[in-house]
Amino acid sequence: MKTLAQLLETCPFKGNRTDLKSIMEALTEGAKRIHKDVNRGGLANIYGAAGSENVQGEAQQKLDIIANDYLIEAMNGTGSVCVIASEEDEDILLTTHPQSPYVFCMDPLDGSSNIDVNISIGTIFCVFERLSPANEQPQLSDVLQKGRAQVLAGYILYSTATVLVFTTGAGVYVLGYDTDKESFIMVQEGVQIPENGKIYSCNEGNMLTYSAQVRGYLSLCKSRKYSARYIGSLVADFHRNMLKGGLFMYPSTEKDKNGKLRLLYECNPLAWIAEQAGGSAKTPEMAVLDVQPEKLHQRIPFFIGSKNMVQEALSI
Ligand code: P6P
Repeated sequence: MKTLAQLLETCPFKGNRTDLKSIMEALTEGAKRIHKDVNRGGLANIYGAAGSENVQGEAQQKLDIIANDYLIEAMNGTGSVCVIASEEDEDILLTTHPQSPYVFCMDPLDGSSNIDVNISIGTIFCVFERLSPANEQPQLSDVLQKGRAQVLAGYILYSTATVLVFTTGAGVYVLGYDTDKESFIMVQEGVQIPENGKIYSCNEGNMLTYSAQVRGYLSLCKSRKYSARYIGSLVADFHRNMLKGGLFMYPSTEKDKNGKLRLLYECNPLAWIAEQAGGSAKTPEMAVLDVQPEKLHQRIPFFIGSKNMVQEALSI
């Protein structure tokens, strides 16, 4: 079976292959460090809150900050990335190579509230070509690009196994992490999300604040005896629905009119994976990948998964 290195030699890529390889090599080296800490858990003294808040006002967990540091260090080392946008940092971060051609966006550790209770968590990432001239300082506009412009996107899921899922625009690859060989090995390519599914994922604790349409769709799911599956870790919920068919939604709520999930480094990467796998990802207004980002940490109402389920949920 192909290793990641072999896959990166041959997979189609809209850009410079040397840069793609250096970014993916750096990303997976960072992911291996996160994997080690996640698997050591309390033994590595990484449980608990860090005593600080991120720009969203959410309590940062120790591993949030550790993972963020690992991946920033990794991207600095590539010489291919000029600027980084992270959920954990209020503003964009210039790398040590500001002339480089690519932009890296990430949620370094999504689902961090699950860290201490041993539930799956994930890293979500995407890459754009910079828009500003190489001899100028990277700008916020280099980062605020529509999801359609992504050249590389995916996630790492730290779970019963650690898996890397990514696309470069020619289908979705799934690679398992071989802990003995310390390398990622391709286990699936050309993943297809079933067009229909019988799983719905949302935080029903918010139900009374959902719109009538969303509540109507949830009643439809229950009348059809669909299964409710929601573990509060976006990457894990999405991965299961991608493989088995299903719908994940985080609609607008009373507390969060635009929902909770961030467009740039949570919704866009997964939306591209979903579309590449024959599924879809939408807001009530449009395809996620067509939303023009206005702010770095912008949130959007998010519906993603099996094409027909997304369509039905938004047509009610
Ligand atoms: P709630 C984790 O904090 C996260 O960003 C996603 O991983 C997850 O899908 C969502 O928030 C859970 O949010 O409001 O249901 O706890």
